[in-house]
Order: sequence, then structure tokens, then C-alpha cells
Amino acid sequence: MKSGFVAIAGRPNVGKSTLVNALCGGKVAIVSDKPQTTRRRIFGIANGDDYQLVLADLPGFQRPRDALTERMQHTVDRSFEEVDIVVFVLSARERIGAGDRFIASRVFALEVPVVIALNKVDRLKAGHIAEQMNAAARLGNFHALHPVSAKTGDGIAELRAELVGLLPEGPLYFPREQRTDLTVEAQIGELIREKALWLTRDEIPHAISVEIEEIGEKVIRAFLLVETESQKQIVVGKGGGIVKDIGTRARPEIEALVGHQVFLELVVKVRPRWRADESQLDRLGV
Ligand SMILES: Nc1nc2c(ncn2[C@@H]2O[C@H](COP(=O)(O)OP(=O)(O)O)[C@@H](O)[C@H]2O)c(=O)[nH]1
Ligand SMILES: [Mg+2]
Repeated sequence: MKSGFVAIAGRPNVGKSTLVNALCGGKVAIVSDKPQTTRRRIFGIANGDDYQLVLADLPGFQRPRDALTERMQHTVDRSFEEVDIVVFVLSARERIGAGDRFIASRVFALEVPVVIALNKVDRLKAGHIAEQMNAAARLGNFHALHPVSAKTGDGIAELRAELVGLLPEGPLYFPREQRTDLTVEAQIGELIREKALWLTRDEIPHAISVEIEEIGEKVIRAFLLVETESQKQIVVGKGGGIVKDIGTRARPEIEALVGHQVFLELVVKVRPRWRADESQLDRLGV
């Protein structure tokens, strides 16, 4: 049996969470085009007959601005301490620049193989992909470089096979049927937050957090926490339209997760400065 831990590194928005989902063959991590979507480390688990890849989806590297972002960066730093492989994700749709070079300086300093995943190659011209591959190759001493599209699945099987080939002999870390280390409660919270991120803009996505209040046989009650009254008005929406829309989109995925129908009750609540409040962050599992 081969098994091990793989850290997924890269700038915000390059598609790290989408890639983890693609490698695991199902939804583990939520995805949005808003930076800071991933707030804590999530393990996505890809199981084969004779291997187990444990993929750590991480918040992007960033300069801490408050207790929340400080914890996020601490999580990233700690996650590199004991990994077998690093996947360094780049976006082929953007200029490979200073942000990528900063991360490169960190990951290539580790004594483990670095596999570069040049993501988002879907709908790009071959010439452009080749140029980006050249730029990516200059970042450091990589073990392999794979052009992929986490969205369409192109190149994912090859990347997975590459990672499996690098795994050491090891135990089964998680039961085979498990695809993530998040509890069901945490997964439900993340699904709700994902829809809230999709439906809001500007400073609102950063201000939103979800707290599950009750998981019953039929009813799931959750709070959408924001920091100010005006944020609350925006998330509630005209005539409750936005919060209703969040619920409508989250419910089918929650039902698929728990395996039965549920009544989802969402309440938008103001909790001032939750991002700076350590005990609140503990409760939210960040
Ligand atoms: N076109 C394209 N978009 C992608 C691909 N992978 C991710 N995205 C999009 O990029 C955005 C950020 O993705 P996410 O996985 O949340 O990035 P993260 O911040 O690095 O975890 C989302 O809007 C995704 O749908 C891809 O392969 N192709
Ligand atoms: Mg992410």
C-alpha cells in the first residue's frame, strides 16, 4: 500500500480547491472567484485499490491582516512541515509573476518533490500554453510539470498517476469511503458559505461566516454571521431574496450529502468583529 500527504500550494484563485475536488473525484472543498474562499486546511482524500493520496487544500499565502488571516497563514506554514509531495498550482490564464515567485521560494526550499500543475489550460491556444509552461519551468527545480484543467478534467488522471508514483509505502490514514476530514456539520456550513459567496460582492464575502445551530432529522438551522447591520441588509436582500436564494442553492447539495430531504432554515445575524475574535474563530473551526 502506498500513501502520503500532498500539500496544495499556490496563489489565491489559481484553482487549488477545484483541483483537489477533481483529484478526489467529488466535491470536498468549496470554490468561488472570491479570494480567501478557503479559510482552513481541508483534507481531500483520493483512494485507489493500492494507494491513498491525502491532499491538503490550503488557504492561499497572504500577509495576515487580522486574527482570521493570521490563523489562515499559520495553517499554511504548519501544513508544509510534514508532507511527502507539494503540488504547486499556477494559473495559465495569468502572468506568472512576483506572487508565484514568492511561493516558489518557499516550496522549492522544502526537501520534497514539487509537482507543478499549470491549471486553467482549457480554451487556451497551444502556443500560449507552451509559453506559460516555459515561464513555470523557470520557477525552480520541479519534479514534473503538468498542464491541467481542474474544471474540465483534462490532464487530471495523468497528474494523479504522477502523485501516486511518488508516494512512499504507508498505512491507510482514513477509511476508504471517506473523502474529506471535515465533519458533516462543517461540510454543510461550507456549502452554505459557498452559495453566499457566489451571491455577494465587494467586502461582503470576507465578512460572512456560517454557524450551524441545529442538525435535526428534518430541519437544519444555520446562522449566516456578518459584522454590521448594513452587511446584514445586503445578505438578507430585498424581501429576503438573497438569503432565500442562498438556501435554494445550498439545499440540494446538503440533501445529497446527508442522503435525505431537509428543511433548511437560514438566519442572518450580526456578530460584530467576529474575524478578530479568537474564541469566535475557535467556534467556527478556523
Ligand atoms: N477556466 C477555468 N477556471 C477554473 C479552473 N479551475 C478553477 N477555476 C476557477 O477559478 C476560480 C477559483 O477557483 P478555486 O478553486 O476557488 O481557487 P483557489 O482560491 O486557488 O482555491 C473559480 O471561479 C473556479 O471556477 C480551470 O481549470 N479552468
Ligand atoms: Mg481554495
